[in-house]
Amino acid sequence: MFEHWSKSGWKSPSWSYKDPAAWASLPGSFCGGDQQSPIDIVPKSSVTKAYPKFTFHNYGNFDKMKIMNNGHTVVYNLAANTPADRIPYITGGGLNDKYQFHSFHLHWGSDSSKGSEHLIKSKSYPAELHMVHYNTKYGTFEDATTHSDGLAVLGIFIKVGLADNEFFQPLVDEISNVLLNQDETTLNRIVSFQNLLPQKTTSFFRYSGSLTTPNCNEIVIWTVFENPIKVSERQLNMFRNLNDAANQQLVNNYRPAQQVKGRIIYYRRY
Ligand code: SG4
Ligand code: ZN
Repeated sequence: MFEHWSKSGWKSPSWSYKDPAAWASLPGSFCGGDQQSPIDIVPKSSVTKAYPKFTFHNYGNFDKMKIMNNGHTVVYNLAANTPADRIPYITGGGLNDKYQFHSFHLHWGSDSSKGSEHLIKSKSYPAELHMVHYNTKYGTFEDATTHSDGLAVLGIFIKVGLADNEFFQPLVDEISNVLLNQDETTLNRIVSFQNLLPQKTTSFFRYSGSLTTPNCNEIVIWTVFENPIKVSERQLNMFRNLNDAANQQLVNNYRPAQQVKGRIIYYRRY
């Protein structure tokens, strides 16, 4: 990503959520393309399809992760010493290949009336968790990002409930150590991948789209689970304390819905 230093010394980003319409004019950008994400999902305009179920492999407990504020969100990575045979991956769900876990991150609003990237019938959720996986047939994440079936991202809607979500709390615990752009730390908490998924993963929407940040490469097979997970307002507020790349409050880091442009949105409705 292009970044430069302003006169005041702050590293100012080449893009921000203040003006997503401008992303299409960035050098090397695909943000003005015909298969962009996110979208507003209209279940009754979607096409029901009998996909097989997903299988989530190694979606167990990790006692260490790396967490980083990249100025646009917080990114969670596996610890560098994670043994190869323990790395999570997904198969099934209508994916033709094995997709290995790369990282996850979130998008959220300044208040809970907005925040998700995908919409259902024009309705926002307060936040959306993205589990990013890459197609292992391309060898590396970088190589995968040059192919239209390179990434499989799982989108998980987050709604607000009264109780803290104990499985989400580990993601919140170290937030105060990455308040500023480029801050990173080790998360010494047990993170259960399985328990970040909605209880029911059999109902989901599927379509071909893009990364939701520049350069908006059209390389993502999107899965958006119909059922949300629940976290408390208090837990979401922790994310709202972060600062972004311009040293402003990091909130509303969602891209507005993009045009569907003739794409078919499939729906596994079980
Ligand atoms: C966020 O900016 C993440 O920080 C990026 O993660 C991510 O890019 C980007 O969003 C786009 O991902 O699922 N929203 S999205 O389409 O995961 C990738 C990192 O830079 C490639 C690690
Ligand atoms: Zn995302």
